[in-house]
Order: sequence, then structure tokens, then C-alpha cells
Amino acid sequence: MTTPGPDLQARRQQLYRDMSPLNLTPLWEVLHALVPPQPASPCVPALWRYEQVKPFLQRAGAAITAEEAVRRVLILENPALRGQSAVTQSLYAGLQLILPGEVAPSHRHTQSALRFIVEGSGAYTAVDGERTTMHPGDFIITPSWTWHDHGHPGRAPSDPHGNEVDEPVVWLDGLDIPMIRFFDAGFAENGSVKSQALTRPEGTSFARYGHNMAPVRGDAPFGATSPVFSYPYARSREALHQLERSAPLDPWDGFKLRYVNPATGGSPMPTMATFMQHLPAGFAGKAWRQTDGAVYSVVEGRGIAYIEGPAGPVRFDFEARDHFVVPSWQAVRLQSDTGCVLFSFSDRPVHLALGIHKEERIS
Ligand code: 1HN
Repeated sequence: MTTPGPDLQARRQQLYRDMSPLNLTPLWEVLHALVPPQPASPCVPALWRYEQVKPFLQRAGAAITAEEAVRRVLILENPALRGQSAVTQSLYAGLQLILPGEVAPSHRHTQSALRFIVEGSGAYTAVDGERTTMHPGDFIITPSWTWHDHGHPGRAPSDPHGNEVDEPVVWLDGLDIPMIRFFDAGFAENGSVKSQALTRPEGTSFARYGHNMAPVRGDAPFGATSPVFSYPYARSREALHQLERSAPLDPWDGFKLRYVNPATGGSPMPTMATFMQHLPAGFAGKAWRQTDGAVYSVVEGRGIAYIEGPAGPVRFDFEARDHFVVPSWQAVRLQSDTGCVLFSFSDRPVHLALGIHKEERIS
């Protein structure tokens, strides 16, 4: 490319200045950045150690009630996207705390949400008239535009109806907030009551849709979202362990399964895919990269994630209840000496729907 002489450069700069009041700008000055040869995410890899985060959750618990906060959450902000409430360009993540005796009041919004229970038992979330009790490792869905509230009855350990203990409950919230904001398609409404009226006993949706069977008549109750709104850890863990007896170890993923909407076989939510994987003890995975940036919640065990960030390689030594984010198209490999279980979520269904999902398995 020849460099333009000073006359030509001046003429161009004058052209840009003159057209600017009409909100016109020359494409040729930005073309390369608009269509980069490969994804160049502004996101950076990041790790939140639970050991460091937990004291702040506890302080938040003393500083504000769930009711006053509406949702008492510490947002996991990507260090390169501070102030945007975003963990990747398209996804939001946060850690929510509810204490025994508290209620997080009913509301609904077009943003879809997932909960992944990090610590504690005995709290519930209610969706569209049905409650589900939370246990560590459970994956729970709040479909778009459904009424939802959370609560913690604070039952005593001696409660004859169960063995739930009276302890704080913390879960990971994953929402498609930045994506819905991008489309300017967000609506929200507060409920008229704190806790919604219950119209079905707990376990109804699981009984109807959670056993490879479905009601003979009737439409999907939540449209494109899974009619099963709680995927208990006991089931996912068992599935992974059974898988390992027969399936070969995947050199990149270890043993990995995706959660499905049983009515479609697709992802549980139209905007977010969820996964659970087991890296067996001694696993040293190969590197891969994919266009969907992903958030990980460490369920059990310890391991290492090596990520090729824009500023060079980073190494995250993680343990149970830690969270980390792998940005789009950054190469990552996972290792575990002790063995570990990882939950993750990403915006993959949107990439697939648009026909732009790309994955590269390296070496
Ligand atoms: C929300 O409704 C929840 O229902 C959690 O628990 C986090 C972040 C932004 C907007 C709405 C919840 C949220 C949220």
C-alpha cells in the first residue's frame, strides 16, 4: 500500500470533518476493525476464588436484606468490562446469597436466568406457581417472562419433613442480560405479592417431563425453554459416572455432557447452553477454542485452566466453588491431579441458531 502524500491526507481529513455533522463516517478507515480476521474479544480470562469472595457475600448479608436488595447478588464483572454488569459481551454472572427466613420478592423479566447452586441447602426458587428446593450442584432455570421468587424457610435441622439444615444458600446466577440489552428487547414487572401463589406441588414439572416422557396433550409450558426447571445434581452426577464406565475419555473435555430441553433435545434455554463435565484424576487435557465464551463453576475437586489471553497465557488454579470465565476464541486446556467436576454455561445456542458457531480442537 502506498502512503498518501500530505495533500491527499489533508484533503481526506477535511472530507471527514465536513461530513461529520451529517453523521457520516468513512468505512475505509474502520473496515479492518469491523470484520477482523478472527474474533478479538475485549474480554479477558478471570478467576473468582470462593475463599476470597465468600467474606464479601457474608458482609453483604449483614449490610442489606434480600427483600431490600430485591436480589442480593455480587456481580462477577469481567475485569475488561467493568461497569457493564457483564462477564462476557453477551452474558451476565453473579453470586446470590439468601439467608434463612428471607424472601427475594416475585418479579418477571424477558431475560432468561439459570441458577447453579454453589453452597447450602434448604432455599427454594418458585417459578410459575411451582417451587423447587435447592441443593448444591442443582441446575435450575427461570424461563423468560415467568414470575419467580426465592425464599429460605429456615427450617430447623430437626424438621420432621426433611433433613435440610438452617444455613445460608449461595448460587451462581447466569443471565442473558447483555444480549437482551443489545437487542433492546428487555421488559420487567414486579409482582403484586412477595411470594407467588403456589398452584402445583413441588416435583410436578419433573414428574411430567423429567423421565423421558411427556404429557400426551398440551403445549410446552415455557415455549422455547425447557419444561423441566430443575436438574438435580444427584441425576447429573450419576449420568457422568455411568458414562465413564462405557464411553471413551475425550482428550479435550474429559467426560462432558450437555443439559437438554427434553421436549426438543436442544439447549434448556434459547440463549444459554449448560454443561457438566468430569475430569478424572490425572487428566491433562488438550487445548481447544470456540466462539462461545463460557463461565465455569467448580463443583468438586481441584484443577488448572491454562488460557491463552490477549496479553499472554494465564494459569488459574481452581478448587470447589471457584468461578472462572473463558472468553471467545481464546485457547484453553484443563488439567486435574485430583479429579474435578465442572459446571459451565455459554451463549452457544445463539451461535448455533445464527450458523456462526465455530470450534477448533488443537493438537
Ligand atoms: C434476577 O431477577 C435474579 O431472579 C438474579 O434471582 C439476578 C440480575 C439482573 C436482573 C435480574 C433473580 C438478576 C436478576
